[in-house]
Amino acid sequence: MKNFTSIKDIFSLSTLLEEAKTIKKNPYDFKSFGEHKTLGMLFFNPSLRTRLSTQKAAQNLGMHVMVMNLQTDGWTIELQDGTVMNQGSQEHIREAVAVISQYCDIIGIRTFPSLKNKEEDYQERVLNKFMAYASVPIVSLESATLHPLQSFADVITIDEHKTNATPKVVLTWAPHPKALPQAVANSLVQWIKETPMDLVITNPEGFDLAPEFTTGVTVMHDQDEALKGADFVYAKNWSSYQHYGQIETEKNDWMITAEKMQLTNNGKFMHCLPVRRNVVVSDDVIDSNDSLVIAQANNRTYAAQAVLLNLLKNEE
Ligand code: SN0
Repeated sequence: MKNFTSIKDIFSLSTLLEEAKTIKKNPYDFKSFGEHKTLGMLFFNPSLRTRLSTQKAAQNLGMHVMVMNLQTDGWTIELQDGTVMNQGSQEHIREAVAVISQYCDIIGIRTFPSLKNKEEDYQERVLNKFMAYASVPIVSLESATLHPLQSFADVITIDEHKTNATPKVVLTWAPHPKALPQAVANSLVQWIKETPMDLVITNPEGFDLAPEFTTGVTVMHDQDEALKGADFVYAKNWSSYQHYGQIETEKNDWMITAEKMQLTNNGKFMHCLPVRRNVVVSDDVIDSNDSLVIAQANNRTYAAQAVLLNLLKNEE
């Protein structure tokens, strides 16, 4: 593995899944691989789980970790080439990333979409510039359109809790007061498609995800119908892809409640977190024994550790 920015970077999901399970059993067995190696993690946006779980993963591998919040702690970075930099931006991404590559053996980077310019967001402009100017591997800590470390942890979690080989996984849009990325949803679809699981997406009209992800997947606009027989209910809000960045505030009845979970096959509830309680999901569902949200967060460590181990092995 040279970089990790989407499922396309991995060799085999079943192999990576086995590696993560092995690591979870004995997290300190691979400590020699990261000796004298440094992971740098750069955030353009807030993070709790990604930051802590990836730091923990790197430490379990014997790595050193440096973390920087670029928005608050760094110079303002210029992304455009050829700009006369006599305004607000102070440092060009070309030098910034080349310099960070001198200090780090792997660079993790979190970027967010503008949710205003679809083409720019879906071209992954910032992430691609990091890949272009870095001389070390790049790990996505969530990009404008994908969140592969989250999806890998989600696949591990489903694998641990499934009761048959082809569980029905329902990805459902949920209400939210703010415009959020499609990244978690896009990425989950990409990863589940690589498994034998039965995936159904349900969202209101106007909130279909990008066809590059949903081709071949059942998309339903009736949430109750979609939830019938679900083994896993993955709730997530996303803003519109079609009417790019627009939000829907009239569909509060899409919140996942105990009544809706009754439609499922004793379904388990999933969400990547952070979650708006009693907007996306009711307290009784997230606090029930059928909620997997903490198990998902726990698996973030082993997902990140399997990915970092592969990148370290490739460096040798
Ligand atoms: C992010 C998202 O992509 O939707 C991170 C998920 C891992 N979520 C948020 O930004 C939630 C912010 C909010 O206002 O609730």
